[in-house]
Amino acid sequence: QSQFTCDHLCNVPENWNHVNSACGGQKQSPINIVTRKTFKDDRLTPLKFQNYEEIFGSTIINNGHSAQVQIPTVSTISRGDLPDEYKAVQFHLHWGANGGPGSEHTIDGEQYPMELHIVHMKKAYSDLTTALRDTEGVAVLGFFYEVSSSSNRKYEPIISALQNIQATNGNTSLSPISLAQLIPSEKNLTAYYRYKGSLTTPGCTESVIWTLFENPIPLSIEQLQAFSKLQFNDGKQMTGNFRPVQPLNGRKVYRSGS
Ligand code: SG4
Ligand code: ZN
Repeated sequence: QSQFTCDHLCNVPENWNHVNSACGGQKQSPINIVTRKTFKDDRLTPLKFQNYEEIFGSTIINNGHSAQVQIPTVSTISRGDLPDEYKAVQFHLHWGANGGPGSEHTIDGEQYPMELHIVHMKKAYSDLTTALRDTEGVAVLGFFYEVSSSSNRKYEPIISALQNIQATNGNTSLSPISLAQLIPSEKNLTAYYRYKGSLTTPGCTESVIWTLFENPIPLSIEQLQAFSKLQFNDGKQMTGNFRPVQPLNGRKVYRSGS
């Protein structure tokens, strides 16, 4: 920690280690996944998704870093070598400029246009702050997007809400959705990568079990471009709200079976 504040430095990821020393740690996220260097692990069985189908209403907020939605349902993930059952807390996204490269993780150097993060914590914890004190307290599921020629109707509640949250701290109600409708169907979620890392924003806490799914979610270019309407707190266009990839520092990245 130091005299510097996030206001000065958080727009420049290279300076984050002056805000939180953890951001200069050895197990940081995101990373580039080099698929030929991943280790196949038979313990990485399909995840068990519980109550991902439940439809809920919520608020979508521009928190100055992303568009974020708090999850009111008790929706959990387990199995797939996770050490516990984890409850979904919130989801948010990272994107590029007008549908250009914008994911945080990259696969063999490829940066996708957007990445969805569904943030979970061990079921026994009541808040993320507590969960982050446990080195396995948080599990984030990451999903990539690809440009598709047709628009994805399941994303309409989110896309149409974006025009109402252009300014930082803007929030609006989100038409009812389920987590299941935002991600590929379960049979297309058996291929994934797993490694141990951190939050991708300050404090950069190294308490995250990352799962990145191989199959991307299709969105039309117009749907992807809609995210670029948001603004950072300085009024600039919110584009490129991703952290650059961080060194692996000898960590192993695993991939699910077959
Ligand atoms: C985004 O800035 C979210 O809006 C943050 O959520 C989130 O922090 C942060 O990213 C880091 O999460 O999955 N990318 S990430 O590693 O979830 C947390 C809030 O600010 C703690 C609540
Ligand atoms: Zn994120």
